[in-house]
Formats: sequence, structure tokens, C-alpha cells
Amino acid sequence: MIVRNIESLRGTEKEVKTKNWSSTRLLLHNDDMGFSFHETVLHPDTETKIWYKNHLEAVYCIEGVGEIEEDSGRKHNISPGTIYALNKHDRHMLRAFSKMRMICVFNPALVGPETHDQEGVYPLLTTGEKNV
Ligand code: 9YT
Repeated sequence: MIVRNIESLRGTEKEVKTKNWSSTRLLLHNDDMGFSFHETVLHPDTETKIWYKNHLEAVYCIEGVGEIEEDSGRKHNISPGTIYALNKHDRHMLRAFSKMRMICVFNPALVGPETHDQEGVYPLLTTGEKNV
């Protein structure tokens, strides 16, 4: 069994920070769950271009408001209780109108240090050191 508190991950390599968001990665590839599980905090008034061409992601909002815009231009409001699932590796734009807190699940699991490239893609990493 794995039992972990997010506070124990603050300031470690499992808290990945970028200009628009920070992601605390509670479960990763080497936890052998078949998915990774993160808490992502989106900074207010940010716009992030994302395309998980190598991964599937589900995102559940627990705090804040924003929107997701599909490539087609279709927009969806996001508020606490909203989940979206990128089941078609959908390219999208994610806008945070306030601080947002999201619970995110990735399949395949992230290894740990992934951040977006210019296209909003995460590389497909497959190895990592065993987590403690
Ligand atoms: C919602 C989203 O994809 N934000 C970018 C960060 C990502 N959720 C992650 O790596 O935790």
C-alpha cells in the first residue's frame, strides 16, 4: 500500500513548477499503478496551449473557474465539479480566470519531470528510479 500526503512532496522534485502552473505528482510511473495522479494549480489569468499526443488525461476541477477551448473553437466552462477527459488526445487551450485547483490523472503514467514543449506536448518517458 502507498500512503502519502501532498505536504511531504512540497519543495521536492515531485512538485514541478512552470510559469502558468505547478503540478504536485502524488503517484508516478514507478508506483506501478498504471496511471499517474497529480494536483495541478493553475495560476490566475493564464492561458496554456496543451496537446497530450502521447497521453490520455482526465482533469477534475475542485477550485476556481476557467474554460477549455477545443481546436474547433468550442468552449466549455470549468468550475468545481467539472471533469474533462482528453480521450482523443484533443489539442486545446486552457484558461484560468482565477486560481484553479485540478486533480489530474495521466495514462500512461508520467515518470516525473515532464513539462510541455512548444506544442504543449509531454514526451513519452518510460523509465525512472524506483520511488520511495
Ligand atoms: C490541466 C493540465 O494539464 N495542466 C498542466 C499540468 C498537468 N496537469 C500536470 O502535469 O499535472
